[in-house]
Amino acid sequence: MPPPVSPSGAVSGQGRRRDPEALLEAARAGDKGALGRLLSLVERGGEPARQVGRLTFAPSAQVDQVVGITGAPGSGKSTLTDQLISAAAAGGAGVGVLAVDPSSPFSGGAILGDRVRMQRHTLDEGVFIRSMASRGHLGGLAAAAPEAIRVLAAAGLSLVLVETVGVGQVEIEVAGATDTTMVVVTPGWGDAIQASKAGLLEVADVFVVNKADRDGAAQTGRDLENMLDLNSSTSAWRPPVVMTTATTGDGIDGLWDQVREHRAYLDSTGERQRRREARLVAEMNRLLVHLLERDIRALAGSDRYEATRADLLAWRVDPFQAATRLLAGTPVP
Ligand SMILES: Nc1nc2c(ncn2[C@@H]2O[C@H](COP(=O)(O)OP(=O)(O)O)[C@@H](O)[C@H]2O)c(=O)[nH]1
Ligand SMILES: [Mg+2]
Repeated sequence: MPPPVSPSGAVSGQGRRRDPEALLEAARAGDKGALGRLLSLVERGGEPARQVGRLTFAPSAQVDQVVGITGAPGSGKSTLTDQLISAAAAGGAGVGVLAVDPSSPFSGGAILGDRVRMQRHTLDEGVFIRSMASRGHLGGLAAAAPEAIRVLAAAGLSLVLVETVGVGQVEIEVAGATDTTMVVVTPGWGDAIQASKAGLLEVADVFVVNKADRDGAAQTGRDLENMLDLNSSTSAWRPPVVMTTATTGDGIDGLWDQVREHRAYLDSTGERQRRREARLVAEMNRLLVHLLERDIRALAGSDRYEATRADLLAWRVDPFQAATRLLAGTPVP
């Protein structure tokens, strides 16, 4: 059903509030409610999400820098993010924050805590903070996050901070799909080792030893430097190790400088472009897998599937023949 149209031809009322094009226009004008609704559409998936995806996919609509912030729960990511918003906004950047939580809706508590820690900025002009779960999106959060980042870019924000809630595979995937990945650890051997085990050392562009007000921070910094010495990476960028106390803001300026330094490095080496291209192709490949899985699920129960199954059980075709025969016929009639 077409949206209600006023005599002047403009989409009105309910229609305007749901129409992605009108929402995007409002979001560009600074309407945070409209921006939030666009992100909800992306999260829920389906045709409206596809429409938003097409509208916001443009080479001109790209953020200046996407920064991922990852690390164990409680390491101070949200407190750091709050401080980084201040540092970035002071430089005049419009800032978007996505707090990504694969385990939602069951861990509302963590997200609520994040909201509280970042609420200083929720009413600031040019700052948009949003927590995200995957809900209905094909491909889950790993697929929804890049689309959400494009929505923020299309709305005119120039810096996006992506905080992930834990250190699972999805979180690392999301945090690593950024221009600059920040890995947060806290004093004590355990954390640095955990980060290493979780594969975080490989994705880190900047290390943060947060809670530097606690004992052992300097040692943790040295541990990380030692791990970096052992790393065989041939990259010209050696991840800096920055000490911060997020609760007081100590070290934040230095951290922000390193984040911008990394941005300059990416640009000067062409690495920024390479990363963005690799990300787009990875996004396509991930969706391809999901679409194929969807086709395969649709195949089960079809006449062709049942016939092939019967042939298999009668030993007329082997499992490999059966699978290739079915696959050759996708998509399912
Ligand atoms: N002592 C100390 N506590 C901190 C520091 N940064 C964060 N915290 C506290 O650590 C707890 C977890 O912080 P939070 O930002 O929610 O961590 P997240 O789970 O990684 O997002 C909160 O109670 C913070 O106040 C710090 O630099 N020093
Ligand atoms: Mg947090």
